[in-house]
Amino acid sequence: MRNFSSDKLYNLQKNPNKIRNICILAHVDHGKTTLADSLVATNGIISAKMAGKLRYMDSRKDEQERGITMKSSSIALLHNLGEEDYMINLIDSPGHVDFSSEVSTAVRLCDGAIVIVDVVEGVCPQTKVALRQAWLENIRPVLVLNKIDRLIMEKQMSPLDAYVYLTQILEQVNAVMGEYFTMEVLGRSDVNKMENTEPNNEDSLYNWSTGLEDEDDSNLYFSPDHGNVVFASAIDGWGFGVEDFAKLYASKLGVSKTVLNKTLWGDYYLQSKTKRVMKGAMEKAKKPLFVQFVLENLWSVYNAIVVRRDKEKLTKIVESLNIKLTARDLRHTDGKVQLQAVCSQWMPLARTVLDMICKKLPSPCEMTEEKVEKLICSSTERFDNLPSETQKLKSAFLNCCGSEQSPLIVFISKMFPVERKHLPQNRPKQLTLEEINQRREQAKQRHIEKLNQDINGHPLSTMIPDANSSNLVAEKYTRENVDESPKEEHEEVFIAFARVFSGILKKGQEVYVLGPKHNPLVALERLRQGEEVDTRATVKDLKSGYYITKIVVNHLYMLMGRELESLEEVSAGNIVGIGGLDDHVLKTATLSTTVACPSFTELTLMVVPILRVAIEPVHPQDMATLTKGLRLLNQADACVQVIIQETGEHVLVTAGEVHLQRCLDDLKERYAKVEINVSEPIVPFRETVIEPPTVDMVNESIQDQGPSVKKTDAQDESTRNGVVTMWTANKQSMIKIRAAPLPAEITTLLETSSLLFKVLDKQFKVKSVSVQAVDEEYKVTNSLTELELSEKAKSNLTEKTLQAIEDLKKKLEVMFKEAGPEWDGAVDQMWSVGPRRCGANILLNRVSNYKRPPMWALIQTGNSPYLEYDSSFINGFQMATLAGPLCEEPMMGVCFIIEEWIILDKPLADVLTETQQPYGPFSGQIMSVVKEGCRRAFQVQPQRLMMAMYSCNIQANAEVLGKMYAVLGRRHGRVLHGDVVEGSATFNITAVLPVVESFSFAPEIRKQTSGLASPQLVFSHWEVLDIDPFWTPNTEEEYLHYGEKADSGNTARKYMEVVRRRKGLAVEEKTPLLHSSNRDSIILMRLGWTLLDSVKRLLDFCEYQRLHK
Ligand SMILES: Nc1nc2c(ncn2[C@@H]2O[C@H](COP(=O)(O)OP(=O)(O)OP(=O)(O)O)[C@@H](O)[C@H]2O)c(=O)[nH]1
Ligand SMILES: [Mg+2]
Repeated sequence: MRNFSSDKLYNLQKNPNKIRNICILAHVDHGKTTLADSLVATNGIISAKMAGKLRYMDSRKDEQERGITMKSSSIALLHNLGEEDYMINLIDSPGHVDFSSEVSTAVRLCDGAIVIVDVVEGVCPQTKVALRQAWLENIRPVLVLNKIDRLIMEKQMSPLDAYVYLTQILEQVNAVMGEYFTMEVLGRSDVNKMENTEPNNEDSLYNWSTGLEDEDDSNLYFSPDHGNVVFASAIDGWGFGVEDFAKLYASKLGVSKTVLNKTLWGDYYLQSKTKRVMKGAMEKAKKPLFVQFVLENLWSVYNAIVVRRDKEKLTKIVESLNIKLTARDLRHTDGKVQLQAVCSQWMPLARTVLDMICKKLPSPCEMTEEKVEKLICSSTERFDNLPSETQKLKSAFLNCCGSEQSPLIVFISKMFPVERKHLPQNRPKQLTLEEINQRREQAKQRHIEKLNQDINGHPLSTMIPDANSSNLVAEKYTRENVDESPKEEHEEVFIAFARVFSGILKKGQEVYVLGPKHNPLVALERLRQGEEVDTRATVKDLKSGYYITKIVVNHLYMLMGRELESLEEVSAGNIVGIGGLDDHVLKTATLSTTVACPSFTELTLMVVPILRVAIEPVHPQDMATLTKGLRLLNQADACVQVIIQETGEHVLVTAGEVHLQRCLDDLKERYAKVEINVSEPIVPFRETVIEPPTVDMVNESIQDQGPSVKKTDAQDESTRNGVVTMWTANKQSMIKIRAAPLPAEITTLLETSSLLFKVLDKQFKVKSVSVQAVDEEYKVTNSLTELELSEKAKSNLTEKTLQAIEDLKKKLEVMFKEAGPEWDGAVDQMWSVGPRRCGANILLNRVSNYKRPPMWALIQTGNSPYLEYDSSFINGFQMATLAGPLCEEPMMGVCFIIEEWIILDKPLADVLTETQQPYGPFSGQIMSVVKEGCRRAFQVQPQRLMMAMYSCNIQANAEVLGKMYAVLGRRHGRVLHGDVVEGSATFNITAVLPVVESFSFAPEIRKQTSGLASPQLVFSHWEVLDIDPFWTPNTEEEYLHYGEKADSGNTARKYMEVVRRRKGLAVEEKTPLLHSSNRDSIILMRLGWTLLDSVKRLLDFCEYQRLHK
């Protein structure tokens, strides 16, 4: 039970200056939940003895069983600092990489963060991700260096070694912060340069300054003397900052507290004669102050209590520290218990950390303009292009005013499930003394009546003994507002995890629910035209292009870890739970009293969901329940994706194996409650082409086989030198296409620039609208030039984005130039990228008679007849790159070069109108011929599969390295580098591993290394699998090496066939014509496949027609 009245928190909620919204971030297992326990214990919610053991914030059964946090959850705590009370909304977040989306949802609602680092493991990949997220969301971090007890007990370091080691860890953390800072400043200075550079400005030519020198970075770094670092052992319940020791020693040493504060950490020592603090401890082989006055004391306490079990020393320590141990603690046989009792009183972890939070982390009122702009305006667009009503809301954010006059702005970062029976309104409510007395009277009355009835002849056994006192105790609890039937009590309802940024949210208030795609410009315009938002509509009822619904707020809750507490109202600056939004919010949304409020920018997700499984109910009649369950799962998880494929198959996309397991458990036990069949994991592949290989599978050089293309020529007249000639069905248009592999670095650049291509594409849409508008304007004023139009489109983008597009173009120019003369002018010939207009494949225009502006130009106008079919052409390319011919997976790193495109005069159009043509509209023909042409051009090149690769970081002790390498090798993994962690026997290994070979990798590694190594798998990149999927042994050496069937050698083929089988595509079960040693057999095989695919598609189409008649 909480050790204070809730009213204190309700009062604090109205004063944003006294609120701190913070989250705990760290790599997995660095001690977030253990620290949270200590903080929660200060409010009496759990007992101090259980802090660290209970892991209160891990409320799920599987979280407790597996010992990892899987969701972020918030708890409101009260802390007293000096005279002032503070309310701290503390969010514990998961550290496992699979749940990093939960971190994003937490970080978005906070102003500050506690970053924890396990000092033995040091800075790990998720520590960097956590710091990056904090950086990107402009939230201020403080640092807790945790598990210092491990340096004493496990690593057995001396205090001096530990000090040196701790300085290194601190440097590592600061290096990460420094890196982000430098990147941002350099990015900014690039833009400034672009803005300021005028032609012939000599100064700017010689200005090499990066701007780094002028930027103030003093508040950026963690430093114990700044008070933003705590040294701790969460498990033993202690933690201190240098300030605590400075206070303690100032009078003892006769040195001022301020001086000690600055010098207790660092290369300072105490000159014993003069009692003065001097610099240069290391150089003069003196003990630094931190070692002499802090660490040595700590070490001796551990030594006496845990190692030597010295009772006398314990009594002395207790006396000198002026603390009290209970008799039970003193008697305890486990030294750790006594140590925890001593240390948690000597240097209480919770007080130190909570003090630091209140002093060093910002209140909601300290929001910066930069953060507001980041929250409501995408990084690629300009804030000043938002409607003026929207721009005005900036001040509402900055003022964080909780008055009725301020516009209400609430952001919902996720929806989390709660069983209906756990809602406060459905929970048994404790009765007041008056109510208990009243009930006692009623019960007595009933009892007397019953007795009277019994006297009148009723048997005594039927008497209900409800008047005795024990039953009265049971009656102390009653249900308030029990509006649900018992069956529904187990039903899940969703609570929105939200923060009020401005205004006041009250029960009974009517507010707009703005979806993530809501655009204030459009909404304001609709409102002006008199359109109203339908108050009865839910998200499902909205027409396409509409994203606003309206609700009356009915349930508000204070989030208390495992519990919820009803609230009447909540004002700006608070984190809150909102009920009743199940049908209005999918994953995220904004609530506001005005439609001018923009939707917040998308959460920055740090993982790519890559692991897919198909699921179906065991009993087909459960399909509807499963679909409903999937909908709920999708709503409850920021990272999960549920896809219903054309085949009707339900596919679940998750971040990794642990995440997948949690989703399946949730589906089975909470959301659908039906038995389900789960397919083998579906792993994505990419398809690509490569330069003709020079060596065969046994590393013999290929000479006599000749280039594959030549032989194909003989087979197919329409293919020459890799150039495929295609005609539309009505023979009116001819296209010549060639496929070529893109240089690897260009593919990578395209992949990493997908956001910019999306921006370009979006502008393209704006532009085509503008073109129409301008056409009309031309008629009237004839004033806007193409240049002005292009400027208009440009003005939507920030300088930074325009600069980034320009940089991308320049980089591509350089890369193409380096790649060789065949790529001359490629950047200006770029027609499109695909798939989805942002992928890593290029369409090049080398058509002599169709000069179209490159895709970079923001305006495409002209009078070529080809322009009409331009978008059909691009669509054909998009379709081809979305599903390649190997196994219908997307292409990657392929360039399609259009060598020729001819449209003859319309011979048939004279007679027939477009729709009457037997081959369908001409634009459709162009699209399908481009698609088919790209596929064929792809097939005449040497084709390869690309595999998704995980990168994994493993920390392992030297003795288990061998076993770990063996597991990696068996799974086709590669070690990139392995460094020994300084001052320990631990190795930090970075390896890459194909996703397809990664299943059960983590448990296997743990088993093989007896739990000493535990890997974190994160998607890293795509890699070409350099085996021809159609390869069969060709030369004598290959026969010798692989045997006739060569099944074992061709992993590419194995992967490809798995995918084809899964997609219901034709698979050649036996290798045809094993003994024919030329490529004709392969070509025949491919043709056979194509034919079978076509037949299958035709059958599918017929079935579709039949079903939809
Ligand atoms: N020796 C030692 N162990 C600790 C300390 N703090 C936490 N642990 C242990 O580290 C393990 C992980 O602790 P958690 O608090 O669950 O870690 P976490 O960061 O919440 O982990 P995730 O939520 O899964 O990312 C537990 O076994 C704790 O007992 C510490 O200060 N010293
Ligand atoms: Mg945890």
